[in-house]
Amino acid sequence: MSVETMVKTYLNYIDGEWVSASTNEVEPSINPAKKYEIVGYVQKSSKKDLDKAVAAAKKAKQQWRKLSGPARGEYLFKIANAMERRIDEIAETMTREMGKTFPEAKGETARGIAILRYYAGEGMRKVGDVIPSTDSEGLMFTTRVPLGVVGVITPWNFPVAIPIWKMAPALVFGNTVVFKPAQETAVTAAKVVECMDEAGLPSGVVNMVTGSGSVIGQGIVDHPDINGITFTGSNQVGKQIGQGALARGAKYQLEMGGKNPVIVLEDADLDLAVDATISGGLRSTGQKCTATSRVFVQSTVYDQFKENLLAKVKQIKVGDSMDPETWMGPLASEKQLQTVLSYIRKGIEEGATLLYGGRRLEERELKNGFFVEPTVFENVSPKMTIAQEEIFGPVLALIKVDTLEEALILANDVQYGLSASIFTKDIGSMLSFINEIEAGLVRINAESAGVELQAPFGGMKQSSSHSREQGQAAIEFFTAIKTVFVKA
Ligand code: TAP
Repeated sequence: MSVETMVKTYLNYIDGEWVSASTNEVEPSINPAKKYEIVGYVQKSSKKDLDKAVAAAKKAKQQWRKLSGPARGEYLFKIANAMERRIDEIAETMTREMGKTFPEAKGETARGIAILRYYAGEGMRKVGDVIPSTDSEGLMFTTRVPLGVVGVITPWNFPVAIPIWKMAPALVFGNTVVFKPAQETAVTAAKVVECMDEAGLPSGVVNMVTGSGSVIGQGIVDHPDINGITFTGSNQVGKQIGQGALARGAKYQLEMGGKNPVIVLEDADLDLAVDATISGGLRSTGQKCTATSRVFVQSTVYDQFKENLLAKVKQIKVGDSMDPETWMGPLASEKQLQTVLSYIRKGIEEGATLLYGGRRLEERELKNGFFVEPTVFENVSPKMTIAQEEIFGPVLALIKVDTLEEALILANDVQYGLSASIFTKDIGSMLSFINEIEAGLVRINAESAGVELQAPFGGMKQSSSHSREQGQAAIEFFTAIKTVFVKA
């Protein structure tokens, strides 16, 4: 049997059935650590397939919304259990398809399972308030109703956690879903949907259509029967989605990029700050919207911090993500590799000093993958491209500052405002940072990262649109408030 015939083809999931795209076209999903290895073939769907998925979701919404919240939550528990049985398989698929290390992929899958269980419980929480009426014989209250059909458009960097933190609240609050995963990680997405199928989710409640963003993603944005769109990805696509959704009156939620600062003051625990900067900036090969990319260090401790940081960065083991010795895997795609290398070139051209890294790694087996060295710049001035734009790669920019005030002004001088962290022991500095930093996720003496799943996640400025994801905050996007007045 040839290698190619051993590779599985993954289908769309529409109305409870696994079906081929109407185009009869498939695309290979490849391993970014070994570009000759095909992880699976995925459907390259057309607008016709999307229309079928939307029709199925529209049909299913009548019955699904009639189920009680706790009953919908029971399905989420069953999906979580199905995923737990297959956790190693899902994590390995993610590692081979996207390139993050196996422990990270397993951690992300475990997080997806925990999110499902959390939202299963949310199905039992109150959804409204009684409001005193001036009419003493009447009863006035609010309740919440589902939006209807929700379009879920997700990126490749968290191919399990992001789809689940959108789909779990969508489902428990009574919506049905049309899911378009990033084509680059569509095999991992298919495994998650297989678990939904195994859990017995009724037909049409979740539908998955794979294909390009310009056809299927744009089709979701334009479809008159999709009532809400939740998106995570680039700013450029997010803005386009926001405009399209607004034009036809659909509700939308956008989680976009970040250019996240860490501030290290002279009273900081330097070992902690160095470890958190490395982990926050270089884990997942820097492909996280919360990744630390700008490091503001007080001049009195700058040299020491730099020396300690470089000593540890030099020890980072880059390699195949399935190798237990590997700390940092490849970038997720050839496109991503070229983007990151072009940012590194730009940094050098604009006058920053390359302290370490900056090259594609091509020794032996690594030449078959999209590997880049962990990279550290200094003498980065705040208006340089690498200090302003999201690189989405393992690149740190060190910036020397004299005071916290200076650091805050520079840290806020970007279009983004997702996450930010500070290292200091001084309560006054902590409070100034909490009050003045323009970011939705603020961390003190802790690495820049996402938040625990029961807390709201989102940013300010161009990082996010108005609504928050995760925790109880998710109800705001996935439902509409109905105000009721009753008089017998
Ligand atoms: P995007 O191009 O924004 O893709 C995100 C999702 O949107 C994918 O499913 C994509 O589909 C889809 N999409 C693309 N064009 C669309 C359109 N016109 N209408 C509707 N949906 C569309 O991000 P990317 O290519 O994955 O990454 C590019 C950059 O985005 C990265 O370098 C990084 O800076 C940023 N990014 C940010 C995040 C987070 S968490 N904030 C995550 C990933 C990427 P296909 O890709 O399948 O075509």
